[in-house]
Amino acid sequence: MDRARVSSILEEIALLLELRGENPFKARAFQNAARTILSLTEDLDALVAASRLGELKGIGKALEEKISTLVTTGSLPYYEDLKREVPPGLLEMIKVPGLGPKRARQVHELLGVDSLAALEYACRENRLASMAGFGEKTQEKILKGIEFLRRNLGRFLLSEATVRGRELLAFLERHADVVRAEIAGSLRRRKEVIGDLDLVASSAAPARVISAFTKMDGVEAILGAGETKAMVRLASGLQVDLRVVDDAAFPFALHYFTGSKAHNIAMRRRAESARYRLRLNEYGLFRGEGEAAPGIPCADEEAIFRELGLPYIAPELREDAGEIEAAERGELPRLIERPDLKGIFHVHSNWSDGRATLEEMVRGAAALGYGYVGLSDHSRSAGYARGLKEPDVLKQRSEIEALRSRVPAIRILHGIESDILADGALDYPDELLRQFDFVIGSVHSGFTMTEEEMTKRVVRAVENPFLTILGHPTGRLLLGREAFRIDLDAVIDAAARSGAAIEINANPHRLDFDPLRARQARASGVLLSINPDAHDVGGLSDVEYGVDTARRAWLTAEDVLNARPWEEIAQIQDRRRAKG
Ligand code: DGT
Ligand code: CA
Ligand code: CA
Ligand code: ZN
Repeated sequence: MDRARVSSILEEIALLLELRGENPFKARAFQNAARTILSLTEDLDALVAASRLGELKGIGKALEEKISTLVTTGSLPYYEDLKREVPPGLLEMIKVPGLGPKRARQVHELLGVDSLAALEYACRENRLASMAGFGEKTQEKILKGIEFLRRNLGRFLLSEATVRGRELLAFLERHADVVRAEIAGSLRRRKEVIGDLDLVASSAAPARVISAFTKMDGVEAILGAGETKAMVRLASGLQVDLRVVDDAAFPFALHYFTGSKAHNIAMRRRAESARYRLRLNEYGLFRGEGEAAPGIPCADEEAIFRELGLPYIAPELREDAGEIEAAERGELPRLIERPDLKGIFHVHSNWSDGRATLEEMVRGAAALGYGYVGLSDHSRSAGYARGLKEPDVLKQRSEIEALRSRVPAIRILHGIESDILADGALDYPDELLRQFDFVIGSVHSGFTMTEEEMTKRVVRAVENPFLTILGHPTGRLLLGREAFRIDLDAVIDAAARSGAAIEINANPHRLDFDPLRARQARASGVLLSINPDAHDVGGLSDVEYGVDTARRAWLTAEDVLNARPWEEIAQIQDRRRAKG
């Protein structure tokens, strides 16, 4: 059993314990163990075989036994028993934003509600409003949450789809009958949220490929299988479409199944236009009508675009959002790539809510080849995240100075992720803010303000000359929480006027700013900063997803703050601070 699966079972145990109303510390122990297992750098099987699990932080005797059983036998009686005792609908219910395990247990005990549908019904019948600790507002929030959940059901984060997609692609590429294989669909276009995963392969023996694919480890159900296509469901619920074609048709199938649908339609129209008089579909590019129409051979996607008078258009741009027109004019941007980034900002440590030491984070960033790393723990008002009081800031500064001589391979910057307070002020006096190498300002509380209040608040922060970067500007959590209400046009205008940068938060749960807004910000002359918002060493690699978002926003290296050398950023900042 792989560590992702083990970790998710431990998470689920924690939830089941909470739903049963057991001691919260017990649940927390399972939650911590789940995270430890997920971020393991050593091989889990080897650790279990060597009886060394107990050496890991937070894994005591009892947990060690349970995890070993799970890893070696593939199941755990303790978990199975718990599952039998808790109605399965309750696990569904706690996915509703605004309804934690405690409340789910209450509505279950007091109203007998044991499913999502029953919960919705109870809300509509106004039964939650009169319950102690609930009230009308909470009931309204839960109803909204159910709606949100329904809309997102069966959709997956880019990060999860990426990991699964790469495994599946590797499986296909290993198969002896496969000539070429590629990820297609929204995953290839690197959308933040994925409906289903699409794969395209070429082979002279498609039936053998289909058969092997449907029998693959991790396939939970076969939803459909034919001569050339299959649709399966993985254990996580993620659905996968596979199409297997003749190798000559591969580029056409890949282009078609990459989409987007709107891009496909625009390309087909272009092919049909008087200039070309061709027919483009998933099978080929044809002259004339009918089955016997001669096809124009294209070795790869590049050739298809070339036949239609265009340079190659990157999948991230294929949304019929002006990419074909820009390609026609030779004005496609040179999209940013991960190696263009010279450094990273927004890195947490165990000084606030991170899981690793400053040194581990710094060494992690150096190992990824960055020239600078901007450490930014939470500020004093962030009580929930153990934000730094003023004396802590000074202590942290001297530790960072010591680190600079211990790790000379990378430039270490001392910053802060300052809460943006309710009135838009930053969290420390100017004299202290001035001493940080950079300041990220983020909203972490008071999400329910009116649009007018929130806009005023964030605009004021952005106008502050000590704010370097506006962090996760909308507060959204993908598949989890809607953005707060705010006038982003006004925020972008303010950033353009004041010279503050706006974050593309690369955490796969956020990816905030989204591509459309990032593109708008860039058009207004605002720099974007692609930040990992890492809380452990593994999180530093999330930058990949931020780069995806930046590419979907048409950004080049020039448009990105941290694609610049630190000296240049320091200069921009000095100029702003001098004005303030
Ligand atoms: P998703 O799965 O909702 O995240 O988004 P996609 O883009 O992966 O959509 P999906 O899986 O339904 O289809 C994959 C691609 O196949 C899509 O991007 C474009 C192409 N496609 C699907 N249906 C049509 C269609 O009716 N017309 C055209 N032109 N292309 C289509
Ligand atoms: Ca898809
Ligand atoms: Ca599909
Ligand atoms: Zn934050």
